[in-house]
Amino acid sequence: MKRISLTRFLVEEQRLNQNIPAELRLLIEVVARACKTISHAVGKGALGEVLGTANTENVQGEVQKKLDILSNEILLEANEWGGHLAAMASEEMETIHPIPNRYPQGEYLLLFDPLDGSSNIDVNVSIGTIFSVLKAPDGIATPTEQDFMQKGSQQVAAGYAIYGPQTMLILTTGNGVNAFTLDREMGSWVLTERNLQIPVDTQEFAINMSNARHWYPPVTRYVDEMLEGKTGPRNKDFNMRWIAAMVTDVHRILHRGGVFMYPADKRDPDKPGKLRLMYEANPMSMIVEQAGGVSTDGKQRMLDIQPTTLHQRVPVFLGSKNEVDLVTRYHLDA
Ligand code: AFP
Repeated sequence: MKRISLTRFLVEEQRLNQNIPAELRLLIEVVARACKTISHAVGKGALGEVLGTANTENVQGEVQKKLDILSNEILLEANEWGGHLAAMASEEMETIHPIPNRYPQGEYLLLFDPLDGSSNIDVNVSIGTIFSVLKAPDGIATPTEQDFMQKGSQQVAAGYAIYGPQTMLILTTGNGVNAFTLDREMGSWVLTERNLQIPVDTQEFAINMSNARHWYPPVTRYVDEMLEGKTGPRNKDFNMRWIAAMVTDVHRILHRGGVFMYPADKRDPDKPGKLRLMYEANPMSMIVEQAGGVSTDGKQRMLDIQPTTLHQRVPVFLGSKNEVDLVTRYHLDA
């Protein structure tokens, strides 16, 4: 494949589809540059004294790792001066982060999970940054949380960086999904995969099996049938993967198919799963749909869900079309 930079790709995309105006291109490039900085910090590990916990808790009541906080700060500082954003929101911050008065406001809202998969940081397993871009409602002087409450179908861009053996950036602006690999010597993002497509069938599923006794019947039925393999109703054997970092499980699914599930379960009927809608499920669902996959909350298309609060959680079923359609049908039949 011809080696082109992220900037050239975005400029050529704009010529082709007129859907990446200059301010959105700046936003994407600024976020991509911040992900380079995060990759550098993550890659240092113990040598950078960035491992371990910060002895603080985030709004989710989760103990924050030093790298969670560092990644959040990197994204805030990178994005506040550019004049492209009206406000930001993060898994690591309870309330939205308006652009400081000393900087001009722009027309976009940026949401992110600065470092997804925190429990993997200290054991050197791939982790990532997830981001979602919405348009701010016209004419707002001071953005509020309510301005962020837009369906996932309203996203103008979504992507993630994955800090693994390679550092990669996966991006969609509504015309397919493209992948960039970080050239560490040049410090630049290079287009390495175009128009990723998720196979509609798969033999691989991803779920945390330790929660099986808590699942509701549709999930139990769906997983049990896969575990029965050739001798069961599916007439084929399945394999299982669970990295416990959504970015990494989704990256695998984008490349070889699969179904990723984080269902609600009986442990807490008021808690609809673990993953957050606005900055985990929605951006990943836009990416999955743009790659020919499907994403639901078990009952409806993820991107059609009308958000009510910034940190709301949602059950997630995403990946290969025919599998997500099946597990969703089992929920609707129940
Ligand atoms: P952490 O950021 O707390 O490690 O959670 C990661 C995550 O939000 C998502 O990336 C994983 O798919 C999921 O949680 C793993 O959850 P379990 O640890 O319950 O398997």
